[in-house]
Amino acid sequence: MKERLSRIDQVPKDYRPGYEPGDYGTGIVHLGPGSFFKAHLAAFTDELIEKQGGDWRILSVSLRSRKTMEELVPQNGLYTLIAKSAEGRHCRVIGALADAICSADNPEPALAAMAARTTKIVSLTVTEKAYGLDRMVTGCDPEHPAVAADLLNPEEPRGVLGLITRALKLRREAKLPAFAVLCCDNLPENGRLLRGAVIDFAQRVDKDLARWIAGNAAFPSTMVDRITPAPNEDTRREAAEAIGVQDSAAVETEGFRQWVIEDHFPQGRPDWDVVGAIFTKDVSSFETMKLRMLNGSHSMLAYAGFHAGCKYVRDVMSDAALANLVKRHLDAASKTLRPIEGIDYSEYADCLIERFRNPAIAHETFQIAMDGSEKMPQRILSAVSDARAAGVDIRPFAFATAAWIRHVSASTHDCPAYEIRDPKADELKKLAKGRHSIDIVAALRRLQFVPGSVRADDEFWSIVNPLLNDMLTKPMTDAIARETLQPEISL
Ligand code: CS2
Repeated sequence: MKERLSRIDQVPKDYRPGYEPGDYGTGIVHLGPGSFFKAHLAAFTDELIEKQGGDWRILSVSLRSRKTMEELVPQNGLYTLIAKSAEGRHCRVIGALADAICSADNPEPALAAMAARTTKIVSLTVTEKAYGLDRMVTGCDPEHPAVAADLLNPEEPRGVLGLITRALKLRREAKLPAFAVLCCDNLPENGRLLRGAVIDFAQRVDKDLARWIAGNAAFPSTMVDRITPAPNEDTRREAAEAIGVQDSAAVETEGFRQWVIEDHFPQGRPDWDVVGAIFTKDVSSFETMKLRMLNGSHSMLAYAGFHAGCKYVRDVMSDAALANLVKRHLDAASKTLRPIEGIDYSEYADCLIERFRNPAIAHETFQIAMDGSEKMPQRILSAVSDARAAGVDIRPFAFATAAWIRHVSASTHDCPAYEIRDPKADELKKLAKGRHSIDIVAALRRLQFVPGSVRADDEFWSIVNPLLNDMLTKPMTDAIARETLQPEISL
């Protein structure tokens, strides 16, 4: 099969979007068009346009790599989304992308699009590490490489904060209203964090602009959820078999999806609620639930599972001992949360277990293990003080922390050499490699990203230490087996 996807009339009727993509204009510029964006924001928007039209198609902007642009442009932005659940497989070609560009070599086209009158929303899925946030002060980190470069040269920005600030400046000069900035990364109160970082960045380059942004731009927070493994050759083959033409940009995902959005869009917004999103005043409880339950147990199972030889999350779930640790973690995490009206945390936990078990989803533990220094605070460490306040056992969080440190130690005592993918990989490796657990723990708890209350919690680290010692000297499977003998685990 040689022909490549580029027009919807090539696609069998069942898999086509029910609208003519060219009939609708662009209202959203999206930074960071990875697989998650293609399976989530773009999919919601596609279904919404099918239901009620609207000039809400999306221009995608890659910040670093040209790959996504090179895959999408020859296909006129079209790609296949394959959703796999217990009920079977559902394929659909998504028509919501109007175009794809890359701003790495030249930010002008991206800035022009962000500054266009028609752009109402700039959305982002760039991963936690790309922002350059200083979470302690809700500002920007001037030492983050992209932030540092953009502060030196704010007219030719390359990073997220630089691009948003510059585009808002252009809008202000053109007397256009500010766009809403919609952060869709797994960060707690992601809108508030990003707002603080953008305003701090702007203050360093133009104080008046910073004031204008503070008074005019909206930064709604969101909770986003859809498990989306990295696509591979099988994904592309499956897509081609379904639609009958080649598709280099196909992605696969699970059936489940959730999106809770703070309803603050002064320039208007798509009615994403028509296709299942929830608009609300306060997203933070949903965010904490998802970060601590889904993402927290994901991180724990990724570190423990990867070192126990489980390539995929589904393999972790078919190991009785590990599956029990996942259940223990979900239970402990749920008890650190404030109640949310209409949500039953034990039902949510059951649903997560089903999703993790999904045999059709090949989600690599190694993929989730990436960037732990950016993920551990909101997923695991922030739960510790709430667990204490609620009288909940802190051991599950200590176990997850030990497993993470074991991972960043790069120790090969029970596995072949592997890469540590983390913006702080060098610092963490230096701190953890070849040292005794007690020294590692002493150094690690002082790191800036560890919340103050956890740093000071001697008992917490006294649980981490022997667990880590075991994990660094014996096979991970032994540590897991011993952990399941803990009294609160019923096998
Ligand atoms: C995962 C998330 O890679 C990871 O760290 O925990 O990407 C997770 O799959 C999504 O947040 C699910 O919505």
